[in-house]
Amino acid sequence: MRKTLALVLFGLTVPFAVAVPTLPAAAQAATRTLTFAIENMTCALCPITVKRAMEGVPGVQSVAVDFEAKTATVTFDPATASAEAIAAASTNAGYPARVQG
Ligand SMILES: [Cu+2]
Repeated sequence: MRKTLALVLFGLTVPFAVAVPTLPAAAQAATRTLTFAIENMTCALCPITVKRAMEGVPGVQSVAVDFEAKTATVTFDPATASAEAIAAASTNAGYPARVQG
């Protein structure tokens, strides 16, 4: 009887052990996406500079710059990066950025 119970418990435990690797999915859900208004983008190369500057901030996962709209949409880990640090990186590269209201 005890052996059966142990087997049942083992059988119940395995799915939980297998489920553990899904934890990074929860971490991904903790990302934050913000759109920044970018100044001084005057030619088609400017967005590349803005993108590289923002991607250089630790914790930034993706940057999509819209040259026409003069915006950059940034996805980042809020535990590592901050809106201030991302805006500062662009500003320091010559393209003042602020979170779009
Ligand atoms: Cu340019």
